Amino acid sequence: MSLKVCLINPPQVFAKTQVASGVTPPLGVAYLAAYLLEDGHNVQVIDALGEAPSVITSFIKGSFLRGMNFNDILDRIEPDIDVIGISNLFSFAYPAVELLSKKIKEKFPDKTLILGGPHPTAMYKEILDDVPEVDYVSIGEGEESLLRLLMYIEGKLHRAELKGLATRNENGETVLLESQKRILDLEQGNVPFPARELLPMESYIQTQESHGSSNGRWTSLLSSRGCPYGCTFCFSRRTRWVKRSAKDVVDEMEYCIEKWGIEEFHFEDDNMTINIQRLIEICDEIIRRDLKIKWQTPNGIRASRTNEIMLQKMKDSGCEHITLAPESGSERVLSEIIQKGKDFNLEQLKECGAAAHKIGLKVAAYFILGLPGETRDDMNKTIDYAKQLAKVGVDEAGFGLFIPLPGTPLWDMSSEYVKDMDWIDLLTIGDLGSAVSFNSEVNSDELQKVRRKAYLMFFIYKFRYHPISFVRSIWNVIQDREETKTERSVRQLLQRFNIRKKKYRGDEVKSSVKNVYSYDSNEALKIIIKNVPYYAWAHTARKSIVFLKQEVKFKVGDFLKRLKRK
Ligand code: B12
Ligand code: SF4
Repeated sequence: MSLKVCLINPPQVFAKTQVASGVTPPLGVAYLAAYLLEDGHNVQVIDALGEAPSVITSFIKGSFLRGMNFNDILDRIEPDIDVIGISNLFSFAYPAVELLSKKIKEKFPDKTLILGGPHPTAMYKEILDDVPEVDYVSIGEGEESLLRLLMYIEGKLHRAELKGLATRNENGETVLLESQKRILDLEQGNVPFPARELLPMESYIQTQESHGSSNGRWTSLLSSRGCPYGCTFCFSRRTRWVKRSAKDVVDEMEYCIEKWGIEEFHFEDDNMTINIQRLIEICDEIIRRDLKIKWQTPNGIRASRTNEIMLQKMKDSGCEHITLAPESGSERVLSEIIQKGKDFNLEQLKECGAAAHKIGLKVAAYFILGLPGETRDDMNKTIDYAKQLAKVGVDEAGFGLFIPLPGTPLWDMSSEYVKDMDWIDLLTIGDLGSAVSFNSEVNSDELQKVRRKAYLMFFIYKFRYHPISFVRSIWNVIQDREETKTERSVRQLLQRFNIRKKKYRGDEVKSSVKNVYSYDSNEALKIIIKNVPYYAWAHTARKSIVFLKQEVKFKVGDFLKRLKRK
């Protein structure tokens, strides 16, 4: 007997001026689906975001939902389903997941409902205590735990044999069952490639809102899971690093090239370069198979786990962009608050950024502002350090505001703020338009000013020391190209507000895609403007850009004509 499981990637929750929200394939859901299919189960995936990235509805506290609406999701769940699972990566998205859970249970009271992902993993107790609609929470990696749950439902296992789950006992109390061991063999023979076949891949490719910058047919993938370091703000901390072999990773790349014509790969590993030798092997394998692809590491690599030989190999095998994560320019913050690790230092990251720049890689550096215990002086050090990075050739910087993530030490340190946490408030992390301070010295308004100053100083320094690259960035945005994440974010924002028309990539879908996907619809803009009148600025910005583009075209055309005449 096999069971029928429905896995749901919920709609995305985003804020007014959210950057880096990304429309990227839910790899976790795809891994779970592949694992269950391999075991003979029947799997339905409802990818609410991927299937309808053009549908935007307003949600709570001025936020928005992007993707299929709840009724459409409910209509799609097949009536003979046995188990329904919802994936919940982000804490700020939990309110939408909770609401969806309630609606699902209302319509399907007899079905087993399970949540999984980083947020439920950390908050399983609160969820099971407060939301009777949820039957199980999967803790950590879900493949084995979910499979065992299905075996239990089929009557093949006793309840005592369930692992990696939290549920309720016969008295209705929340209980955490025996933990599930991490999967140590991630090779295809043991963990099949994520079932991208069940995802709306063309929609992801065409939406073109990847994590890294992208100019072609792209997808994300993972060459490893986990990270042994202990950064106190990070949910992935102190999880054993489990790698896949170079062959297995490049096999998956080749499969994606053949099946979806993928040209660009974005590695979402927590820490892809922990083993330098393995990374070089991946590069060698790409070169040996002569794959004409581009790739990048948008989720970040650790500067202390790089060297020039490796960076050169990366470049030779098609890597275009790396992301580094200094987090702070203050050594005190790095050692005392973040506990970044003894093998890390700012000088070395600067050297890595400079070396990568020399080799021809685009480099991003990511910082966090407003950590608990961080002082104004520390924040100024971050700004100074960012200026130094701009000087040595780092192409872009991101200044995220600290938010406490449940399950991390800094969540515990922020206890005075998080007592009655409204999860939606955590959206502030990527929302350029608002700030919430979890720092006792610097309030929200001031923090917003610090962030603006940080961006301004970085760009001034970039313009001063690398004016050509600065101007090139502006030109790229005008030309609808992107080489950096900043250019991507600006393009995304402009597209989101219909200031730029979206261009579709890939020949075979050019004629039909508009019917399938029309994110730049006036409808989306209308909803946003209706809810947030503030977006009227978008019209002004749009006019300015169109004007600027015409001006530049005219000037260049005029110049060329004069040149010809001469
Ligand atoms: C890729 C990624 C993204 C992608 C989107 C991912 C996607 N659509 O799947 C992008 C680039 C868009 C992104 C953006 C952000 N991200 Co991010 N991201 C990740 C990252 C690096 C990998 C996710 C992944 O693919 N993991 C690998 C798969 C295999 O694991 P998984 O998805 O967790 O699924 C497994 C289990 O969780 C479980 N599971 C998951 N779902 C379900 C469902 C069921 C039913 C069951 C049984 C089990 C189960 O089983 C799966 C297989 O083992 C994680 C870190 C991490 N290691 O998870 C951070 C992470 C999820 N991101 C995080 C954050 C904070 C952000 C940002 C806010 C960052 C920022 N500064 O702006 C933004 C917000 C985006 C937005 N507005 O929506 C945090 C979230 C923590 C939290 N509690 O909120 C994480 C955990 C990073 C961290 N280390 O702290 N991110
Ligand atoms: S921030 Fe990066 S290095 Fe630090 S624990 Fe998280 S994944 Fe590891």
